[in-house]
Amino acid sequence: MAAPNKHENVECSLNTDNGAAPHSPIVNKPTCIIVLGMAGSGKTSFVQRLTHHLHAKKIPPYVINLDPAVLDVPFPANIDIRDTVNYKEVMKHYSLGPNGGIVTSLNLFATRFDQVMNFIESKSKECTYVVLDTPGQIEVFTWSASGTIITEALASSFPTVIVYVLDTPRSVNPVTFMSNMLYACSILYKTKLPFLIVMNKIDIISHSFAQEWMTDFEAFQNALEHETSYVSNLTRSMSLVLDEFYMTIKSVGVSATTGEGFDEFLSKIDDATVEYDKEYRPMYEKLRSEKTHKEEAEKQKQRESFYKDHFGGDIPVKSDLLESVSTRVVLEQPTEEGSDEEELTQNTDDANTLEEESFRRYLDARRQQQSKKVIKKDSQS
Ligand SMILES: Nc1nc2c(ncn2[C@@H]2O[C@H](COP(=O)(O)OP(=O)(O)O)[C@@H](O)[C@H]2O)c(=O)[nH]1
Ligand SMILES: [Mg+2]
Repeated sequence: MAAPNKHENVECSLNTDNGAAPHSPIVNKPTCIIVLGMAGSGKTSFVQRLTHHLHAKKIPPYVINLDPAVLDVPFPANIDIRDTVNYKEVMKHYSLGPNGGIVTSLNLFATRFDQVMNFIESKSKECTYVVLDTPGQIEVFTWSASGTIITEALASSFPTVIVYVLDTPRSVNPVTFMSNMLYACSILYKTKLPFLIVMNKIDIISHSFAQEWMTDFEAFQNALEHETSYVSNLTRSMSLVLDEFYMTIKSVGVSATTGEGFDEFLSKIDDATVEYDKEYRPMYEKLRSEKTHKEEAEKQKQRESFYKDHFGGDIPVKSDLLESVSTRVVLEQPTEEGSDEEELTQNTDDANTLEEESFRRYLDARRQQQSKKVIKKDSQS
């Protein structure tokens, strides 16, 4: 059942006189923070804590919940997907299982994302951060058309940062850690956006081991010593590949439960915003223009093949058309020198004659029809 519309229109104002974190350097553009991570890594708890933290700093964020299946949203969401799509109804209507229901709900929501963009745009001057919580299962967002549509829509208009939440206590095993990192790496290369790894739940275990593994190749290899499975061999080879990824990636340890690490998180988000403006925006704009060109070329190709199939020739280009028009004009010009007036009178006369002829033909046809009707009536009576 869709939740009541209780979260909408949460006041969103920016007060700069409170020693708050520095505003993102792109004037009048909020930074969009897309929160991704494995199910149970603590995305929703993280968004809840971040919202709380930002409210305390008097920089309330604009918060969007994109998880249609969540029972309770524990933060004040300005936009809640559950107000737009009823996940249970979608499951029933399309005879889907829970995962299909979530994917379809997100797809339906993505078709209205232009409205969400308008809402964000309208809050641009007041809000510094837009935070988006995503569905529990990461693949619903990262490997679906709707996830791509939403990410690209945001990234094409606002500085956008991907925040990957890592369940630190569950990553103490080097093989699990590696799988998580491979997933993070695939998202980074897919989205091509500034990326921040948030090592969550540091109230349970410190994230120092993970940061050491990311910076010290030997330390990670040593941790793998105890693993003898085939997967550990694969992990050993993969860690060489991930070395480059680790060099560029930023990470921060936080606890959504205690609030530890959130100031550092915000300062890294501001760095990522600058990074977006310097590196990613030009790249995104280039990619977008390339995409438009490609689509245009594809359309032209389709037009040409349609023309060939139906008319057996190439589409006349503008210059051809001009040529044919000018040829006609030349042919219609009087061979002998004559005034424009004469030409006009001649043309008008021709038109009148044609009109008379056509009217006469019409009258004949009508007469014939009438006489046929009369004959028919006579024969019936
Ligand atoms: N100890 C601890 N538990 C956390 C933390 N963050 C989340 N959790 C717990 O992890 C579980 C999953 O969290 P949730 O936010 O629902 O994860 P999501 O599926 O990624 O949205 C919940 O039981 C949370 O209470 C944290 O920082 N510390
Ligand atoms: Mg969640």
